[in-house]
Amino acid sequence: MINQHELLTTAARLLVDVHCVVVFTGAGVSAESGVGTFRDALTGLWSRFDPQQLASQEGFAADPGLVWRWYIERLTTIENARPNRGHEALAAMEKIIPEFVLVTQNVDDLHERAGNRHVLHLHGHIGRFRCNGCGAAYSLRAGDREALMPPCCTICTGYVRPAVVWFGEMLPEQELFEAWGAAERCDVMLVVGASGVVYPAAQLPAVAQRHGACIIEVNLEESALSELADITLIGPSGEILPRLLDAMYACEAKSAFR
Ligand code: BJW
Ligand code: ZN
Repeated sequence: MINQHELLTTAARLLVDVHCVVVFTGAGVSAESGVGTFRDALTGLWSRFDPQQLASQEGFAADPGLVWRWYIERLTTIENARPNRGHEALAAMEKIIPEFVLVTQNVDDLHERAGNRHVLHLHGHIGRFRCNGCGAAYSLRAGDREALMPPCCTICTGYVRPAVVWFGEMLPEQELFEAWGAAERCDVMLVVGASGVVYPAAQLPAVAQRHGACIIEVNLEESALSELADITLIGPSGEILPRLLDAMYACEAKSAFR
């Protein structure tokens, strides 16, 4: 039986030997920054609610105030959060891998704040807003955060909502196109903290594999994607990714002396 240390070294060797790496992240990568994941039971005030219901047009139509307050509270948590060691390790990897694309399902900006440059957000941005009716872009104004209801659009009177992708909505075309292209040409896909149950994003590892990429997974536990992964590293990404980065530096140092 191969132990975790050997798996980590094999994964690091793969990552330094190839040209193009796509990192695909989910909520788990931000968990150690204090940002709750989607499928963990919601805590506190929100424990009674189903995120699948809140993150939908139906949920918003049924109770726009509830959905607004849920997003404002999550936005505040994210604004006060800091990138963790997992985010930092991914930013360092971007500097040493020739072609590096980070595709995230996360609506937070912790990858950018950690220093990653080439980031594609498949499910939008929690810090941006638009009208649910006509799509006009909005910024938060004084009082919007404390309001019990979302603001109304000055053009069409529709409700303003976060610029995220809800269930049943299309993913942003350009990001999806670029992410698919990157998955098709990458040599390795590193999947971090993603449950792999939300589509079409969850198809990306299979797309990469079909085009010949190796799949390395980092997760607290086995996920829906573990079966197709070539290597699964079990543990918190805030610990595993820095160790993977150190192992990559060690591989590079060895190659330099060859
Ligand atoms: C750690 C860790 C640590 C914890 N270290 N790891 C094909 C088949 C079946 C259904 C569909 C299908 N195609 C489309 C659908 C429908 C639907 C869908 O996928 N449903 C499934 C749930 C069944 N998809 C859609 O509706 C998508 N749109 C679409 O397909 O449009 C086309 C269309 C339109 C109209 C009609 C028909 C077709 C849109 C999906 C949008 C998803 N949006 C959300 C909300 C975003 C806004 C917000 O944040 O509020 O995106 S849902 C939510 O799930 C969020 C996440 O990005 C997404 C994925 O979750 P993620 O990131 O994987 O998080 P978790 O919580 O699930 O998992 C965390 C993982 O981390 C776990 O594995 C932990 O173990 C791990 N972990 N701590 C490492 N420290
Ligand atoms: Zn409008």
